[in-house]
Amino acid sequence: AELERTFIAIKPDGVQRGLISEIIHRFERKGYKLVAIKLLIPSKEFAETHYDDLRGRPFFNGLCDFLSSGPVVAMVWEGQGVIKYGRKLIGATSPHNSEPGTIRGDLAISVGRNIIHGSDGPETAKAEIALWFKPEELVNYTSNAEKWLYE
Ligand code: DAT
Ligand code: MG
Repeated sequence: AELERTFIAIKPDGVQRGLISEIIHRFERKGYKLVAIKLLIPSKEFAETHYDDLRGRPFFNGLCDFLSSGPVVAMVWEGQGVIKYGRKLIGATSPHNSEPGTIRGDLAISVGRNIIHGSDGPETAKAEIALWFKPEELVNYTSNAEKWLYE
């Protein structure tokens, strides 16, 4: 199986609403492999670094206040096509546009409380994994399911 990895975070609203297991379930049952997970409250400065490309947007400050307002579940998921398909599981940025069946479509209403983050491409995935995790926090192991998931 390919070693493609993406960074996924359950934001403070998802944690507070009790959606941790619901969200993990959707990635797990698809067949993706969890390679890192931790619960933390990011600082405002850390949130600003994470969302650096959105600096200057009118919602930037509120977004960073929000991300640092409570516990976040930070994860790395691995699997063939996980970056792009992970975004598909998550759904459109605004839950008003997210299709039913997606995480945001099924579980969220407003764009500023859209419960989950996912890397939007290979470069951001790499950068975000490096920002949130130390190399030794990424666990290398063989999933027993791999031989049934991949030809
Ligand atoms: P995504 O999280 O789908 O990658 P993004 O990277 O464009 O979306 O924006 C990051 C987050 O910022 C997004 O999840 C919610 C917030 N956001 C984006 N656009 C917004 C807007 N117009 N008003 C308020 N919050 C917004
Ligand atoms: Mg984004």
